[in-house]
Amino acid sequence: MRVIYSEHHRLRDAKTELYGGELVQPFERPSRADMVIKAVRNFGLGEINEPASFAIDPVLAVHDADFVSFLETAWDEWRQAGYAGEAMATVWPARRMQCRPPRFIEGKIGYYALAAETTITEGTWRAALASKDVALTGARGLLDGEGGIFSLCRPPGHHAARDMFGGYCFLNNAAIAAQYLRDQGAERVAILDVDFHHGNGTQDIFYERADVLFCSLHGDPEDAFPHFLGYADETGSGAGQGYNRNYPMPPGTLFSQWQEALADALAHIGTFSPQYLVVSLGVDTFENDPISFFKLTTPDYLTIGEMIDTLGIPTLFVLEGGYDIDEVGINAVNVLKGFEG
Ligand code: SP5
Ligand code: ZN
Repeated sequence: MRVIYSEHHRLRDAKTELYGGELVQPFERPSRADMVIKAVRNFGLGEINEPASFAIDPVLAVHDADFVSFLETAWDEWRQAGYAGEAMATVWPARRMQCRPPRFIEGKIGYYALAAETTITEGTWRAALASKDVALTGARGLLDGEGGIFSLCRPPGHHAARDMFGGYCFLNNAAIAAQYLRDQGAERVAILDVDFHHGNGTQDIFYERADVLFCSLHGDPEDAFPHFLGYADETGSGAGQGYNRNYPMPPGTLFSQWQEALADALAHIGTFSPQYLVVSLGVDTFENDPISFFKLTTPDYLTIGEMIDTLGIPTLFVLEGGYDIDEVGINAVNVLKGFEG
């Protein structure tokens, strides 16, 4: 399986994450991608290619133009405001307040943020652009007839909505790739999100559409980030009714239960019969993940890949979360190994 990877991910190197009331070293850090590419090389998964450069159009096909402009200039505006730290939201348009972006960066960042943990830093925008190029280059490979590709995206994307960043995500790589596949002629695309967290951004982008099916397995939002989306009763709206499926699961969930949810999601995807499948591949479902509460083990990831492969659909794997630095590489590569059989 071909692997798409860019060193530009290093430009996203935040020093701070707001966690438990403290500013800590971010869980989403450059060494994650180092460990994944190392595991790819050790296993000999396949050729590693640099991404092509894409125009901004495929980004604007899923994200609002004002949001994209905000991301582009946020760091400069923050610095011009004279702040010493990284750009971070501290105020939101909460209930019964005006939901419109104000002029000053401190208000603007709150308008576009869905959480405070994720800062914007000097290289963030360039890294996010490179990450979506990694996803789009993978999508291009599927269109050219490849059966499986791994887009080693960093920063991740699935929390980024049409007009919101957060959860370590800025541009929704998986959604951008799925929309690109549609725009290049695919009639139906499915997105399977196996990251521990609900893919709220991806759900948001395709919620009213019947051409992109979204299925997400994740920690119950009662107990887990992003807390305000990801319930089982979110099934799509309008034309999209029935084309969104959530599988929230409780703390301590073992692979035996998780696997049943996966089997159900895969059966549903099979019935939908998409031309392409995009997998939001997070491995923060791992038993030792520092911020999550599922109990999957390293060999379980082989089984996940094998199960996805039974669909027989050309598949783009897009890296999302996974924060046990020592195991993130082997766990992610195990899924791809399992898929390749
Ligand atoms: C892409 C991705 O995996 N993003 C995850 C973002 C999670 N950010 C919020 C983390 C809050 C963690 N609370 C954990 C409680 C553990 N005791
Ligand atoms: Zn996650």
